[in-house]
Amino acid sequence: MTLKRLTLSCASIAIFAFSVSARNIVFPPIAGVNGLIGSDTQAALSSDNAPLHIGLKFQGLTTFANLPYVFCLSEEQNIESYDIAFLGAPFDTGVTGRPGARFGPRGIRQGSHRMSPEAGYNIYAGSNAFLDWAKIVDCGDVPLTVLDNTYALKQLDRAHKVVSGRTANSTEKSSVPRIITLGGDHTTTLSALRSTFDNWDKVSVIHFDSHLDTWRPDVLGGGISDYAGVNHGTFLHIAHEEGLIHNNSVHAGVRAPLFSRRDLKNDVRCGFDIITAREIDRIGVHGIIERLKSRVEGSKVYITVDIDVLDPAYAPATGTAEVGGWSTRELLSILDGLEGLDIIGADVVEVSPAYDNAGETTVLAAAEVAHSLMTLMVQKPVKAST
Ligand SMILES: [Mn+2]
Repeated sequence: MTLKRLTLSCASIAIFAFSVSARNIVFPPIAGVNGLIGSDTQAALSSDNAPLHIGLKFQGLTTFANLPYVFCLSEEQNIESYDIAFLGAPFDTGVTGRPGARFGPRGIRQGSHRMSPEAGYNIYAGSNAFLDWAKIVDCGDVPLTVLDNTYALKQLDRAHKVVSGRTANSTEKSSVPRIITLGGDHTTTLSALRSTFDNWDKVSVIHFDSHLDTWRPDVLGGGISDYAGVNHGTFLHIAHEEGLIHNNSVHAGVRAPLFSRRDLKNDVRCGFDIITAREIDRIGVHGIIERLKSRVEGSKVYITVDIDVLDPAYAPATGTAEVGGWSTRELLSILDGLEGLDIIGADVVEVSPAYDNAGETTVLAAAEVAHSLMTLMVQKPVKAST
């Protein structure tokens, strides 16, 4: 045997010996795991008894915050009851800018995939809103046609009525379920307000948005047709015309350009006050909270969050981005500061995941906004007035 051959065979014996011993590595017992102090937790584990209850954030189908799915749109009356329902509205054919918000509901759910009731303790609220009195579920998305806006909005109107038309789970705290809609373009809020009117009568709207969304249909829609006039920039004008909202509503974070001063006059006529984006530099987060609370005092409140209220640095994935907006932290602090209001419905809209980045900046922000809205609803139970 040559020296070279001898060296090679020695090397292969060494590799063989190493791989055999690698299979036999036994880790020392870990003290304190699942209360098994002092026992051999490693030896007991096999594929027959490997625990399947660990890793709840990555199992099952994607619901908002890994909440249970309930088929709330069922024609059956006897389904599992709930107090707060997440409901997707995949509709984006009422936009004037970039489309794509029909994928918003699944984007927001993806952004929420690390949230779960089991690990839902909120350090700011000092509680776990998932495990409080309210039974919270995800109802999935409403089936909406993508080819006819009028038809789709009628579908969404009906879905809101069905989902909020059931008896709540915790009847000592609530009477009918409250809905948090995951949009969808902003037109979808019109269906939600039609539904809240049935259960809670007129409401005041706190509208987080860079735009007014009270444009007259003949201004934003061009007077072409009634069909064109119902869109994501006119729905608050229509809600006012339909008598769904009080005249003490308010926009927050406004900064987008207008057609003319007449837009502002029409905005006042529709019942809105304006807090611009830059006012936060003058009065701060607490000043914004105080103005919002005093504006809607004494009313039932609907909160709608157009994700474009955030600066595009924090929410690039939206249809009509406007620079100079609030940060995610500022918006979350303002939302959390609204604790105590009678919030009867809410939504996060205009999330258009195709324009998001690899870090999922927008859907993460939208999911946390939805979590804040849910927390506000848990903190203040509201019974329907009818
Ligand atoms: Mn909007």
